Amino acid sequence: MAETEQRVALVTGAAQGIGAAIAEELAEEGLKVVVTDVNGEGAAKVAERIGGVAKTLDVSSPEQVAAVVGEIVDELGRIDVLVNNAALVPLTPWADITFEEWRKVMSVNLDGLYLVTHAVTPVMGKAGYGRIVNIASNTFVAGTPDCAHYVATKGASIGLVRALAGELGRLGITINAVAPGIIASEGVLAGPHQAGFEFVVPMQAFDRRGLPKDVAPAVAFLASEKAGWITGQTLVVDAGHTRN
Ligand code: NAD
Ligand code: 4PL
Repeated sequence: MAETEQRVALVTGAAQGIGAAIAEELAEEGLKVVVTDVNGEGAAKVAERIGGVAKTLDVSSPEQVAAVVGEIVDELGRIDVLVNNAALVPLTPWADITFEEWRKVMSVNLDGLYLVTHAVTPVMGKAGYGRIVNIASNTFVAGTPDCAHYVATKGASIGLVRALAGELGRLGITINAVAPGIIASEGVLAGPHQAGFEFVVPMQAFDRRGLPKDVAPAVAFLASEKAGWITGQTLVVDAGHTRN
């Protein structure tokens, strides 16, 4: 087994947006970053830019998750940090959410959380060390309309953090959530969510659009060795849009 002294981070959905910024931040801090995404080409570009390793990974596929986690262990020998970032970010009024769309959002945003976390925790448990950060959303605080399925999955990601902190703490693993407000990611800028800036920016403490790089440092802190006394928590990173 090839081993590295460098800490290794697995980031999901890291081909663009918040995930790519997190991957870049962790690489700047000296971690070997495994940049994963269902968009393998995009992941490869990010990995090349930051000096990481790219893997194609659809988080909703049990087979792909098992294969990729196995490859990382074989190739790098360790997984110190997991950032559960991959998600679908839809905008659909409740009346128009079909069961098919509901199930699709659940499969990526919720089943994906189960699959990747459940595959990685035995690796971290064996090492007696781990840092897990779930990317939630302040929509769970604000009750943002027209994305009920999405908000439900983000509440679940916070629920998972609270539920697992005790079980994983015994293994030396911390698990926390970062809940961003609206961020000008590629995904948001390409879709109907971009209209939200008009309403949200006036509620923020700072008068500009949030960027992926505004979120990444909070994730890097919770993923750091020094954050070892923090677990089961949610850090809202939204320029003060919501105050909990
Ligand atoms: P984005 O749409 O720009 O990027 C998401 C990435 O996830 C894409 O590269 C996409 O290919 C990938 N992805 C989609 N389905 C996948 C799957 N099944 N398996 C693996 N990868 C998959 O999104 P973003 O705005 O950067 O959001 C990233 C995270 O931040 C998400 O968890 C989102 O819920 C959260 N978030 C975003 C905002 C925002 O306003 N942008 C706010 C709060 C929270
Ligand atoms: C405030 O998580 O937190 C839009 C899109 N607006 O995905 C989000 C706000 C979006 C958000 C989010």
